[in-house]
Amino acid sequence: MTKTMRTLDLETEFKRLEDLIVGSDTFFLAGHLNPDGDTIGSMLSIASVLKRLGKKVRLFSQDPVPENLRFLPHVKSIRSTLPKGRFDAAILLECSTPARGGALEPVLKRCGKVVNIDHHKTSEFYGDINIVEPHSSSTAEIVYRLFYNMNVNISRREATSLYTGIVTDTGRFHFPATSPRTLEVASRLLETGFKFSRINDLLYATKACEALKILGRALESLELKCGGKLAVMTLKVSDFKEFEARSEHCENVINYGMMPPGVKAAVMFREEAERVNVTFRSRGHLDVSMVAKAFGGGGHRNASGCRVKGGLPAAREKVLGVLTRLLA
Ligand SMILES: [Mn+2]
Repeated sequence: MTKTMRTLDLETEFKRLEDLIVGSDTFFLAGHLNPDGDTIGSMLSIASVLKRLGKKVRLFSQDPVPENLRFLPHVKSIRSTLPKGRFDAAILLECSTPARGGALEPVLKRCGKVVNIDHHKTSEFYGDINIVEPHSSSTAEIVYRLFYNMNVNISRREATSLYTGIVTDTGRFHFPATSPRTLEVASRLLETGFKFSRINDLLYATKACEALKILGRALESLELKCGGKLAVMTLKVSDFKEFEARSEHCENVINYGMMPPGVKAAVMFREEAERVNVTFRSRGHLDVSMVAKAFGGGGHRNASGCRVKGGLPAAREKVLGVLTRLLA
């Protein structure tokens, strides 16, 4: 009941956050574990605006910033150690619960107020202020709205960070959450004159050689099963050895499995020392989180994963059995 009322009262929450920002001097900013472009971009742009307003800001991410985002302005100000001392306010980005940010509790206890900014449906209203907007494409889009309400002129660097948040969370303006508003915000950001093409180049046309080689091997392994409805890819320990590649080099490779016309689900098996890492993708109502759960994993309806103990052939057989039944 309270939750619904608070959702309807988004404008009031924005106003309360503005007042909190004006009335506070010290801020603690944190995002979620395994941070992505939206978390990092939103955090950096808020930090930059707060600093321009004369505030003191500490940025925290328990996990390291991914390599492909290290070009973002002031990214080095994000620390992986918790700060000491008290803060007037904590702003948590994209954390459905404070625990999503890692071991934040010791610092949150030393913060006067906690602000929750998120666009996930599952976000719990744990903050003193909750700006939760599930219809927003990204947290960066919400942050843009905050700056707009505050009459902040966004700098080129801030635009770079916000754009990175929006473009990565929408899969390059591709996912269903991309709205006319999303494109309008992107357009306003582009008006600042930030290096749009260069940023896209860094995000989407830059890839480590190891990652390209591993992608090639994964594509070679592609098989279609279940009458073309299921795409299967397999990577062996020996492939990684051959190219001196690491697990991070095969991120997003699974998405290629969804490309052949008619494919409803894709699975990728990645052999590890004593187990097999399995990733799933699907479209529409087909729920691959159920398959992951059956093997002790989890995730979302259209993107999930699990780890299966034992060797590659046995793991493949077990998982493909469950998938085949799902697709039947
Ligand atoms: Mn996001």
